[in-house]
Amino acid sequence: MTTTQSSPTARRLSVPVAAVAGAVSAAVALAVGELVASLLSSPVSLVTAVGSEFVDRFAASLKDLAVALFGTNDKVALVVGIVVVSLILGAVIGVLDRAWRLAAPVGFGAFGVLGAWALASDVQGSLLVALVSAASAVGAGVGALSALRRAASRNTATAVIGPSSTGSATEDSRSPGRPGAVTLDRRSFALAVGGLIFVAGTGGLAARAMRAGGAVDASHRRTVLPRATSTTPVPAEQPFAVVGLSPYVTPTGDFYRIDTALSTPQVASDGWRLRITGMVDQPFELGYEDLLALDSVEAPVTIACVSNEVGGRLVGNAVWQGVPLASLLDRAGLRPEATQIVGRSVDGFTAGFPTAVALDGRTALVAYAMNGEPLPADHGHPARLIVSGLYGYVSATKWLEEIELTTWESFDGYWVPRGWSKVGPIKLQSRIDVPRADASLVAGPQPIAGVAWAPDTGVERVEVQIDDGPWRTARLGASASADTWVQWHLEWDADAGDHVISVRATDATGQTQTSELTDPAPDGATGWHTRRVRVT
Ligand SMILES: Nc1nc2c(c(=O)[nH]1)N[C@H]1C(S)=C(S)[C@@H](COP(=O)(O)O)O[C@H]1N2
Ligand SMILES: [Mo]
Repeated sequence: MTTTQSSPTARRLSVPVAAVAGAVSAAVALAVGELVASLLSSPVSLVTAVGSEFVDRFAASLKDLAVALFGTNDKVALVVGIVVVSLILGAVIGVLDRAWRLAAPVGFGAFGVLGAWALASDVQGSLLVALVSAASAVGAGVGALSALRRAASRNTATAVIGPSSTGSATEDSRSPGRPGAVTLDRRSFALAVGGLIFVAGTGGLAARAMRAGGAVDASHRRTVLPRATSTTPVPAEQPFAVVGLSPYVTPTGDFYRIDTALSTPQVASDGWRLRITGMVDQPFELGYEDLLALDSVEAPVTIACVSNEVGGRLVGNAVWQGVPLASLLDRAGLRPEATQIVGRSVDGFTAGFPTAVALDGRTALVAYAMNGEPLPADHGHPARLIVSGLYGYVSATKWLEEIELTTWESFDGYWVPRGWSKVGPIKLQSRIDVPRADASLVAGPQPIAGVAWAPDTGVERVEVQIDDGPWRTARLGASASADTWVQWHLEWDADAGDHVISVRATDATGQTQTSELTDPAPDGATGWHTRRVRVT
């Protein structure tokens, strides 16, 4: 190594310049990796495969942060984090490259091996995509770094003449021509950096555009939803119109979204198959058209996330259309020893619940439509499970590709080994929507309103307490069935001062919500939602 250092052609870049060159090269490598994965129509790339591996490995230790991590924004944060760490490591490679000419191949190579391993072992990845995209990314990274190195020092010979003659300021123009000195051709380096950042940026954006939506949009355009065989109608009207109160049916665009998928699986309905397997007499498969041709149910069902905090927004009520799970199990010839139903997603996610739940008469569907439209990609297109009364993490498998019948003991769904309860009935809850958290109100009549839910059981009563006053019964809105939440409303004659509003619900079995505040982990939060308001 010492020989190359003292060689007159191997003038060293300064540390900051080398770091910039390394980081830009890493960006080029990432973009090329993304682009190649997209060109190969792979649903996962080096970056998202590493991210998914991270999620799968650390989801357990981060379980209290599960909402934060698996909400949409924090997935973006994870991907941004991976990119930033890659750029920093790229900068380190760039600096090491000053002294050690193998730094680029070894450094970028190590990156490539990590990414390729993650991609090859991803359920949606393949060895071929892993090898081709990692090799292209490594090649692009090494190539970009050597191009930048050359661009930075290309004009060394002329730079010794001085900055004024070329218009390009040199880094150590105070000592031009000193033997072995670092001479930076700023102009050509800046041009190369700019060009490569442009290439990486457009490459990355093109890769994203290619991966987004197209297949699902095309599926949606082709789909004509059948008329449901049986419909539970949504009440035509609700008795109170309070600004800020959650609508009875949550618009699809406002519906919460929770999953472990770093990039939404884009599953075209063409070619998609749903398999019913395991402990059944006649395992069978269905295509999308086959599924839509079966007798279907359309009904509003409220689903909630186990990670929902008291007062949280990870709950929603949508009209789902789909085929009753019971009829599919019947057709498959369910065996009596099959005590668990496991939903498996194209992305490897799994959720399991007792078979009895699908047969006890509650709404339990292989759903393909939400609020009158084919499922959006984010909510599980082409099909997902919807089971009234169970939290999503044990039941509502999106991008469903297999329903496996097994025993309760022989399999645990995705979140169970990660510390969440194996059984996940949705807990009775109520939420104050109005007044808002930071509201300052004027004395006089003020609406207090919100929603309460106990899917599959039904809400019987909602009561509101102001400060230490008596519990007052709120009026309830209209609900389609016990599967859905219900709006509630109380007119309050507010007097000036600081007040605490509390709400509690009672379900159709007569159980009232416990006041004991618990965390979401391991089986759902409990406690009364309260709100502090100032009245003037
Ligand atoms: N494939 C897949 N399906 C999944 C999940 C997931 O991570 N992957 N998360 C589940 C969880 S925890 C919830 S709360 C619901 C949320 O459904 P939504 O995003 O349509 O609201 O989806 C469930 N289905
Ligand atoms: Mo969830």
